[in-house]
Amino acid sequence: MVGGFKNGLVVAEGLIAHGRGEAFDYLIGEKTTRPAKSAIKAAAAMLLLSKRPVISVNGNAAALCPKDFVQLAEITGAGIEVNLFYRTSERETAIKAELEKHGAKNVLGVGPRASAKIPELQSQRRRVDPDGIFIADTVLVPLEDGDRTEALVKMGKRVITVDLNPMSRTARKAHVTIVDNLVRAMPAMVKQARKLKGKNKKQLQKIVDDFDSKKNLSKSLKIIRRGM
Ligand code: PTJ
Repeated sequence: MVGGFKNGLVVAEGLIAHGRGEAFDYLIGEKTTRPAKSAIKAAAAMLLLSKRPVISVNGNAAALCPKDFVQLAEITGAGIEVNLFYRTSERETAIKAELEKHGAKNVLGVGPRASAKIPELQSQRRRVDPDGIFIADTVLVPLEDGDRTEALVKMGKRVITVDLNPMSRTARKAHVTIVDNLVRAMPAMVKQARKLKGKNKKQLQKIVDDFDSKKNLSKSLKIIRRGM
C-alpha cells in the first residue's frame, strides 16, 4: 500500500481506509473465515451467471491485487473499470497502466469514457463508463463507500463487495458481502470461479439462491464478538 501510495495509485485517505480494514482483520483472526468462504463461492457463481458483469477498481484495489482482477475478469467475462472517489487523470492513467501491466486489455472508465452518471451520487464516484458499470447487471465493488453501493442497488444492479467491516453501509447494502481481506479474498474468488466455470446455470443459480447475505453477515459479527 505504501508502494502504491508512492507510485500514485493510492491516495493518503486510502492508507487510512486500509488501517481501518486491518483493525477488523485482527478481529477476524487474519484468515478467511467459513462465512467468507461461502460468500466467495456465491460471488463467483453470481459473476458467472451474469450477462454483463463489471469489476470496479479503485486505488487501494489496484495496489493490492491487480493480477487477481485481471484473472477474474478473464474467467467470468467481466469488464474492468476504473472508478475513483478522488478522481484525477494522473491516477486514472496510473491505475489503467497497472492493470494493463498484468494483462488487462480494455480498461473501462478512463478519461472521456467515464461519461455516464449514476443518479443521486454527488462524489466523483458517480462518473461511470456507459459501456461498463452503467449497463452492468452485476458489479463487484471492493473496498467501497456506502453511497455508491446504495445507488447501484437502486439502479437494479446486483452488488458484490469485499469489506472487512461487516457493519459498514456497503456491507449491509450489497447482495453478497465477503468479510475478508481483499488480498485473501481475491485469489480465493479466482480459484472458485475456475472451479465453478464447468457447472451449469441451474447449479450456479442454486449456489446463489442458497446464499443468505444477512445470515452470513451476522455469522461474521459473531466471530468478531467471540474474538476468534
Ligand atoms: O482510490 P479512491 O480515490 O477511489 O479512494 C478509495 C478509498 C479507499 C479512499 C475510499 O473508497 C474510502 O475512503 O473507503 P472507505 O469509506 O474507508 O471504505 C473502505 C472499507 O473497506 C472500510 O470499511 C474498510 O474497513 C474496508 N477495508 C480496508 N482495507 C481493506 C478493507 N476491506 C477488505 N480488504 C482490505 N484490504
